[in-house]
Order: sequence, then structure tokens, then C-alpha cells
Amino acid sequence: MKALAFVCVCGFLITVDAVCAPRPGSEFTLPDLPYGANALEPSIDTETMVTHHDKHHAGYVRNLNAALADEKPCRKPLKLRELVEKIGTAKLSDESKRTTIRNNAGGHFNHEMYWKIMSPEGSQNDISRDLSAAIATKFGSLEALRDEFLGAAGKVFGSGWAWLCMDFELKDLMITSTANQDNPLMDAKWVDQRCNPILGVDVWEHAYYLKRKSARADYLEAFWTLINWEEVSANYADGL
Ligand code: MN3
Repeated sequence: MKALAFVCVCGFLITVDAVCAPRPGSEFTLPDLPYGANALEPSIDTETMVTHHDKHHAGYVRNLNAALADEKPCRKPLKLRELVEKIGTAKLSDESKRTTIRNNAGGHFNHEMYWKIMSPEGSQNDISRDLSAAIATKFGSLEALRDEFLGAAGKVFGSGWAWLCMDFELKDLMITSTANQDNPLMDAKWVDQRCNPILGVDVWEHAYYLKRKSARADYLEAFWTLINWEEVSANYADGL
């Protein structure tokens, strides 16, 4: 009987406050790009960056705030990562909002990571010793990781993302992909592989179409040269 009571309390704690309305002034906001909109030229053109950040990412943030507004006010700050992790099961005042929150919380989280894991110079020399060792163990070399990662990104059907990800328990690396704005942190019913993402590439056409038309492979080759490995290494260290 005691065990049953414990399970029930646990379930309650998991769902409570997972989805709530941020207090006025604490709504989600669009982060600035960590570099100028023209800084990734010629790999990613300025017009693509401006549209992608100022229209698409801004839209996810705006729609997320609108979808959360009717929930009960948050008692503590609502963390984006927590929302992404819990949206598959969290209690909602209106079930029809689950898809909207899933898409827009995912869109906001994924793009925040995407901007940060790129830099104008790229930084292959900045891979931490730990991440470098993990890459060698799992893939054999950075070149082999590149081939597998870009291969997975090229195979995403329609809009979605490819990820370099960490197993939550074993901490080893893996590559996976998600549809639309889903993220490997989300509920298992929506993703092939639950894991902790440390590097993600956006393969929606809006990420490359203005410059590259349908040539996703060219965009992916260019993206690889932009990766900010210092940031990816920090994500890896956070996941250990
Ligand atoms: Mn995008």
C-alpha cells in the first residue's frame, strides 16, 4: 500500500508545474545571434540568417508564449529544456495545445543550440580532450563522425534535424535525427532515440534554400566547417 502511495505522489510531482504560464516579464525571448548576421558568409548567406533568426526563430518564441499564456502562472521559472523534456506527458489545460507547444518549444530550443554551435571561423582545434577521446572511441576519427553525421542529416526526409547525442546513462556518443522541431530530449513516442543532444543541424529548407536551392548536401558541407567545437565540447562536459 505504501509503495502504491509513493508511485502516485511521484506521478504528481513529475507533472506539476511542468507546463505553466511564465509570469509577465519572464516570457521566453528571442536570443540575439552570437555573431553578426553576415558573419557566416559565404557558407550561410546574410539573407538566410536574417530570415531564419528574425522570422522563423522569432515565430517559435512568439507562438510558444501565446500557447503557454492560458496555463496557470508558474510558481518558479519555467526552464525551456524541462519543457521540451516533459511536453510529451505534462498536464495541460487544453490537450489541443500539446502539438503547438511541442513544435514551438522544440523550435526555440533547437535554434538556440544551432546558433551557438556555429561560429565564423569554426574551431576544429578546440575540441576538448574528453570529447575527442569519445569521438575516437565511437567513430574512429572526426572524419568518420563527419561522414556519418552528414549522411544522417542528408537522409532526413522533409524537415527536421540531425544530432550528435549522448546516451543519458552510458555517456557514449550516437547520431540520430528527428522530424520537424522535435528533439531527442522529448518523449520516446516522438523520437527514434532519446538522448542528450550536444550538436544539431537544421535541415529545414529555410536553413539553406535562399542560397543553395535544393542542394542540401552543399549546405551540410559548409555547415561542418562552421562548427564551434568549443561550444560542443562544453555541451559534452555538461552531459557527463
Ligand atoms: Mn530553422
